[in-house]
Amino acid sequence: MRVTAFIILVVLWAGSLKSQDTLWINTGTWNQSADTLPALRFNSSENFDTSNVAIEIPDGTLWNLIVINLDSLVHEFEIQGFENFGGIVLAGDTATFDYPPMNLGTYRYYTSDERGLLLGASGVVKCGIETPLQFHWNLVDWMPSRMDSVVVGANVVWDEEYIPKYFSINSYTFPHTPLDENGYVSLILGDTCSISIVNNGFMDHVLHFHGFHVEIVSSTHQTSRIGWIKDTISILRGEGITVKLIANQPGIYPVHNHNLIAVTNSGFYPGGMFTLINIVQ
Ligand SMILES: [Cu+2]
Repeated sequence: MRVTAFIILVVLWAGSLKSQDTLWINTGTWNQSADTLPALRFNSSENFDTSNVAIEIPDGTLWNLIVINLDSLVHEFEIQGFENFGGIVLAGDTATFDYPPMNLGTYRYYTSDERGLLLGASGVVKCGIETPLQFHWNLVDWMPSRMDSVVVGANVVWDEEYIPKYFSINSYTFPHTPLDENGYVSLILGDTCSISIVNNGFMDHVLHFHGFHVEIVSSTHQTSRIGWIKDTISILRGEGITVKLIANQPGIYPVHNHNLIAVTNSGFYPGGMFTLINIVQ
């Protein structure tokens, strides 16, 4: 009995010191309109999924992460703002990265190599967020011609005009965004939730909430805005933001990118970064 209690205590103590997570870099395809796009994603197993998995870690404690690279090329794993702690993972290899304590908030994780950046291997880190109801939005804009270049090993022409064709939240584009269990905010009247938002694209994004003002709880790039309560928030390239939303009225409300091109799919409106918030009585 005493031995059992001791073992449980040791396990709890060890668990409070470190948490561990494993990410698999998988290859696959992502279908949008008439395009079948090459895709790289961080998933929670060796099975490819079109959405990158979110990493959940405690705040204020050391933690580490295992990355298994099932792609045929080397990748460099990074968390924005903690670039000294990331590093390369060779093709077919496994690497472990040790991270220092991080503050409560939302961060971007990504691959800093061209292939990983353009094919969508990037996601959301949720640090120390304890709201019972949590959602995340990984915002990405996509330019298929650049993706094709990197797949065939050609030079990506970074200084040509950037004209993305798709704009996604967790790899979903409207009208499919309500199918995303991590991104579709569905609540009961009176609930409070957090939404961890990361910009993994190549341009800044601005989101407009209809029906609600959200409170900015954390921001990696615009710390002066923490505490602001707004219906429109900007998420700069590479930024991670946590917002708190209180479901204070029933109904279905849109949330959409304020840039008209970003609410299209292949040029057709409505599409892209457009989702719904559904509050039931
Ligand atoms: Cu609006």
